[in-house]
Amino acid sequence: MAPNTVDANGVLFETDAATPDMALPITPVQQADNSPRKFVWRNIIAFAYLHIAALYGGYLFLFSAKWQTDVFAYILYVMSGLGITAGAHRLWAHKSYKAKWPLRVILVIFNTLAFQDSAIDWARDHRMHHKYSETDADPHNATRGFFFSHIGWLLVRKHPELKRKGQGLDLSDLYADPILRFQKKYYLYLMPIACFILPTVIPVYYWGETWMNAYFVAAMFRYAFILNVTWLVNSAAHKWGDKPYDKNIQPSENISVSVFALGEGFHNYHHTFPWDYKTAELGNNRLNFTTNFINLFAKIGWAYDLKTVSEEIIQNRVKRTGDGTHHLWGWGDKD
Ligand code: ST9
Ligand code: ZN
Ligand code: ZN
Repeated sequence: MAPNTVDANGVLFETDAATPDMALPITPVQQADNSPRKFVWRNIIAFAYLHIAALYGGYLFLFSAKWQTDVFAYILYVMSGLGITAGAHRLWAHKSYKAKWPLRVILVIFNTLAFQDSAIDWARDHRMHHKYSETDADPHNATRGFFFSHIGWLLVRKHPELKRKGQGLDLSDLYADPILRFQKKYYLYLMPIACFILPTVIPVYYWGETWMNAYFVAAMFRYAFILNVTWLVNSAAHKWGDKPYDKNIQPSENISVSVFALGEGFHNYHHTFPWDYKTAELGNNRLNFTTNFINLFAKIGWAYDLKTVSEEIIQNRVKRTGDGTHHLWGWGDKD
């Protein structure tokens, strides 16, 4: 397929990254600087509390909460998950598709519910992660080990190299969106309402749940669960799995992570072709709920200019840098 063509479904095939900055790591893999960083005790205490509360919430989820509360927590997990996958990740960090304002409003609400900081800050760190992958300028540099890339990076001050190199990042597209500017400006008010207060009040008010069950299940357990699923993309999917597209990088195809992360575990593909809105070679029926969500909105025109990669380019890349496992993935049949 010729470069930059649009197929019958309105999907744009590009030969180059939407944001060229993110196409390839600029710096080759280097020895991680493991020198001690300054601990951030506020975060250490908050995350310790969250995880203990979430364990208790998991117990209540199984043995005490009303079924409506469990279903509600699951729905919140999917909504906040989409706020990260379809919103912060595929739309705002990677610009892999465009969205009309009503969809951007839905996504920013979902994103606030997820409490992973404002979408602008999330996208800033994520652009660094792709541009300087596995170096000191990568916020969750996986060469520093599983713990650091999972949660440790949120417990210490960032590496000076990240702050220095980060100055050169272009975020003008993000600041141009008034919806994102609004979220960032009022984040400290919007986030507690969306992530903690409403999820606690709604079960009590609408189906007579106890305050304890509502708070520990729909707020604490659900929030900690989705955080850990997200972090697994940085830790597990940078460590375990096949590398059908590029064997020279750490990100890997990790099915288990994909199941929980709404289709975001095909991480070898994603780091090789970061501008593909599917974050995987094929999407629809292949453990990729987020792709289905975007496709649904593409049908009504709220999502458009979906970018992907032609089969020819993928095949050439597989032959050139793959680890030989591509055929094992059964990617042969289009879905
Ligand atoms: C959370 C985020 O959990 C998780 C993100 C995971 C990403 C996953 C990606 C995987 C792919 C997608 C898959 C999704 C799957 C989802 C599945 C769903 C089912 N560039 O940050 P500060 C500069 S959040 C440029 O304070 P410190 C800048 O000047 C959890 N410059 O650094 C900045 O000032 P300003 C809840 C940068 O002081 C200044 O440095 N949130 C960059 O070292 C200071 O920045 C929390 O727990 C950059 N990238 O503190 C809070 N970064 O901002 C966590 C910084 O004014 N964060 N600068 O421009 C913190 O508390 C702090 O950031 C810190 C570092 C302690 C970690
Ligand atoms: Zn990654
Ligand atoms: Zn990405």
